[in-house]
Amino acid sequence: MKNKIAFITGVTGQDGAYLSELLIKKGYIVHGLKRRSSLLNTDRVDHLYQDPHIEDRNFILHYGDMTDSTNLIRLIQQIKPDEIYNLAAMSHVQVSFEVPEYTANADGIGTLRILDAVRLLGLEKKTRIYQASTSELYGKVQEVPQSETTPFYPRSPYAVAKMYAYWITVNYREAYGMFACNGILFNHESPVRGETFVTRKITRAVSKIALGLQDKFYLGNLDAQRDWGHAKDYVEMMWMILQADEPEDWVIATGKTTSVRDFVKMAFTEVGIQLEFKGKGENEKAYIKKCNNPDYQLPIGKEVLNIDPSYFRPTEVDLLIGDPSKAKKKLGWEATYDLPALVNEMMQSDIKLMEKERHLNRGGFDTLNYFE
Ligand code: NDP
Ligand code: GDR
Repeated sequence: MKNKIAFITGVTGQDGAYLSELLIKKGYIVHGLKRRSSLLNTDRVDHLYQDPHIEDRNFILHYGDMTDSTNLIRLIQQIKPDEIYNLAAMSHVQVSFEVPEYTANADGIGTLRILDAVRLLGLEKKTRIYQASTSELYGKVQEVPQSETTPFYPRSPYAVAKMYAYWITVNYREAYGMFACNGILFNHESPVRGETFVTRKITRAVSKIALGLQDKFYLGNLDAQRDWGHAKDYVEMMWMILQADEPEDWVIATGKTTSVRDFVKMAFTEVGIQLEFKGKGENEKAYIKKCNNPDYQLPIGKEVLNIDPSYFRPTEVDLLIGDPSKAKKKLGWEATYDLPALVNEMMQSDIKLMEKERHLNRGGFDTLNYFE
């Protein structure tokens, strides 16, 4: 049987890495789109790298950008993929307020570029397309839990760009009979989550504090509630969406929600530390209440968390909780990780990483100053 061919945009991101692993295990040949950058940006997929001189490679990277139509057309023409997973995006909600036009171009029009390339090349009946839609589309709470029929109310340039991408995907499906689907994914995390998303920011900071590498850290809105799952579970569902009998749109979530504050508490619990929160709003602070782990000698009463209002967003999404019942009923998908298991995996990984950093520091390898 011929291997299926997949083209993943955003292959160097969190989901791109997990999806590449999954598809290679399933026997696919995976082509990925990576951006040129002045430093290497392929950390998450380096373990899949194959020397270009090897014949019959099953993991091939191509330079490109979601803002470059001719590049995307040429690559899709060359690859002729059975499946495209459009994961590339400027994916940080807060940053999208700083770079709104670029976000619209990459996340919104970028999706159109992919869909139209497939149409232009006459691949409408061959190539199935997965669009990385998001729970951010729900934005200002209209209904809980949020399902495929909940109205959208986007609250950031990122979400507005993704709303265009959502509807252009639906439109190309209806207009040209393409197998194009939206996965409306709620937040999903992992040990390789980008360091500036709140979960990873927390697990890294807690690990550093526990190991004495950092004093305290700063967050924004602790009241925000998110439905957090594991990226590994969610990429499985991306694949299932493209294997379904009909092209449809799907909510992928755990069905449970947790506040940022509770996530912080859970991360500290992983290293045997209990916190006490005092104050309100911008003045809220967290202190160490108990430390049950002899490995981490932190004084009771130590201040470990402050609020920095610069992390507050001009418009916030207060509460996300998804209803994944359609995915369960029609595709048999269910999250295998619950939040404690996710936090545990992220903390274990970051503790290991920070132990390495501490080891290097102690060995005198803490400053690599090229310019001295
Ligand atoms: P990441 O931010 O980890 O990865 C984004 C990827 O897109 C990276 O490979 C990045 O490249 C690439 N990229 C960004 N801009 C461009 C561009 N202009 N041209 C080409 N590539 C570009 O995101 P995730 O893996 O977490 O998310 C994957 C997708 O799913 C995104 O579209 C995101 O918006 C969406 N999503 C994510 C959710 C989540 O909770 N993780 C939930 C719902 C939707 P580089 O490595 O060079 O930066
Ligand atoms: P989100 O994820 O905006 O939901 O988008 P993020 O982790 O950035 O924020 C979640 C919530 O935490 C609050 N918060 C902070 N967030 C960050 N990043 N840094 C902080 O210091 C901080 N303090 C509090 C935020 O205000 C927010 O309410 C993610 C991305 O992956 C999107 O691409 C994806 O579409 C959605 O999830 C679903």
